[in-house]
Amino acid sequence: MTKLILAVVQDQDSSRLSKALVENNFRATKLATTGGFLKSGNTTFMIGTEDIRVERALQIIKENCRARDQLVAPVSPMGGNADSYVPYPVEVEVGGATVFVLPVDQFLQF
Ligand code: 2BA
Repeated sequence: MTKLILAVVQDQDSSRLSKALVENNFRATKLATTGGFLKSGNTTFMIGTEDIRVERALQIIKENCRARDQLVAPVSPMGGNADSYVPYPVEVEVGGATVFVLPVDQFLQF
């Protein structure tokens, strides 16, 4: 186990991705997470794997996660600066997936 892939994906893609990872013999842990900007739920996958399988894992993530537009509801600036207040919903593109690939110093199972 030489790399840890952290992939933040949208909840709508998580079961499909989970299934595809298992079918391709990857081990993964799913964490229920919350995006800092939208403050809504997303899913973070922790995937421990060997160097030579990283590209395959990234390909599976790419194939199973897609970008979507999401509306950000306006939040009133409680006591803040009214000049920066946008009174209408703004659309942002979320995803497909935000991925980090980290080196693993040690992999232990007790
Ligand atoms: P959120 O933080 O909820 O961000 C959702 C989407 O909102 C982002 O999509 C982006 O399109 C937009 N957004 C985020 N911060 C923004 C800002 N300061 N100004 C304008 N628009 C902004 P993605 O970039 O596809 O990110 C999807 C999710 O991936 C994020 O959800 C967050 O949970 C995670 N993520 C993205 N970049 C990250 C990073 N550098 N570190 C850790 N997590 C990250």
